[in-house]
Amino acid sequence: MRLRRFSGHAASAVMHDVKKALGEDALILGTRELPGGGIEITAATDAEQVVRPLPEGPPPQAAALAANDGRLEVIEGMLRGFDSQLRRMNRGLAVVRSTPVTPAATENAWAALATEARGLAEMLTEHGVPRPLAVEIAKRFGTRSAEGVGFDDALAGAVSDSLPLVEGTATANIRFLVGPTGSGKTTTIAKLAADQVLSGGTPPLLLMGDTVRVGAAEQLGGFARLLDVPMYTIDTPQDLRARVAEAPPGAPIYVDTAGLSSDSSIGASLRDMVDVCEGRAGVTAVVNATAARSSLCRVWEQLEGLRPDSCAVTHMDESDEPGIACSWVEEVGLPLRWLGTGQRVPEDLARATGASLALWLVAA
Ligand SMILES: Nc1nc2c(ncn2[C@@H]2O[C@H](COP(=O)(O)OP(=O)(O)OP(=O)(O)O)[C@@H](O)[C@H]2O)c(=O)[nH]1
Ligand SMILES: [Mg+2]
Repeated sequence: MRLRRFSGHAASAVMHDVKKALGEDALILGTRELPGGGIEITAATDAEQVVRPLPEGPPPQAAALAANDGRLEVIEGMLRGFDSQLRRMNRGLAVVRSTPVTPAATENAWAALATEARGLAEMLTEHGVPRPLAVEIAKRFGTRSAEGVGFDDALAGAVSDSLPLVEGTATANIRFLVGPTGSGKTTTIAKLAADQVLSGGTPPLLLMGDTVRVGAAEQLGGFARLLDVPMYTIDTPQDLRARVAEAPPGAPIYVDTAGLSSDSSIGASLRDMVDVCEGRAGVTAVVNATAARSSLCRVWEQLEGLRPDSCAVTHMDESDEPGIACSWVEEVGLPLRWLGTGQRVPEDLARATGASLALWLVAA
């Protein structure tokens, strides 16, 4: 079995090393605290290596296959079953990964915090940040404070070191916004498009891929008219390809999508739309900061298949515990790109930075 061990001070940094070395599909087999501090993660490079070995002799499903009966789809189905089983295992282990330190170690670290850092950790937990992450942020804050850095900068630095953030501007000129119903996809697109128009950039092209909800196209069309930018409805991947081909060079293209729900066919058709862009598209997951952790974990089952490269957390202004969504992005390893901070277009959209997040994670 090709096992590898990675160690370091922070779980998020060690996971980054794991993914860098072994790829996104690396299986996490174990985590443990190191005696001198820090954490060690054991990961496997090859998913097949951790599947239970097949029993001697042909499995019953295989025995049912005649030599030349052409039912490859049966085998394909079995492999898909293995694949989703492995994904479930990986998700379960991701939860372990998010709390790599034992509760006792967290409590010890909590007790060891200096007064100001402990006060900060308390504020963070009141805003939904889980205790292990609150301790991590507070420790980093304490180190900076001890070096003479002021409160705001020390906090911003500690937050940006502890949460995954998108650095720089987006490179893909086609951007899909995907997420659960009502999470703020259309409003976020309107904010991005308005910002682009007001800053004098190349006018964006808006595409509406939601052919499910009545009024979806009218909503985006209303924003497009106000901004005087083109908006088209796309029914199929071929429509999307044609609209992209006609777009003026350099125009950002925002693709609005139907809300992900229990109907998994929406996710599947979205995947087809993303695929037709052949690597030119980026996908941003849009989630609501008032959502419960359980809803975020459930929607990740569908979001994950769309391979998002970033996340926008909206409704920050309405959430008492924005730390829940912000720590969830850390848990699933999705870099934060934008924060939705109200309904106003375009004012209420902020780039996710240590400073902008800190405002909401310790807000009164
Ligand atoms: N307070 C607040 N409201 C927001 C924010 N973002 C969006 N909204 C509001 O949330 C509601 C839903 O937003 P939409 O943009 O329509 O959400 P959606 O994801 O496109 O919804 P569906 O297309 O139905 O899946 C609207 O009333 C928005 O004005 C935010 O950051 N803060
Ligand atoms: Mg919408």
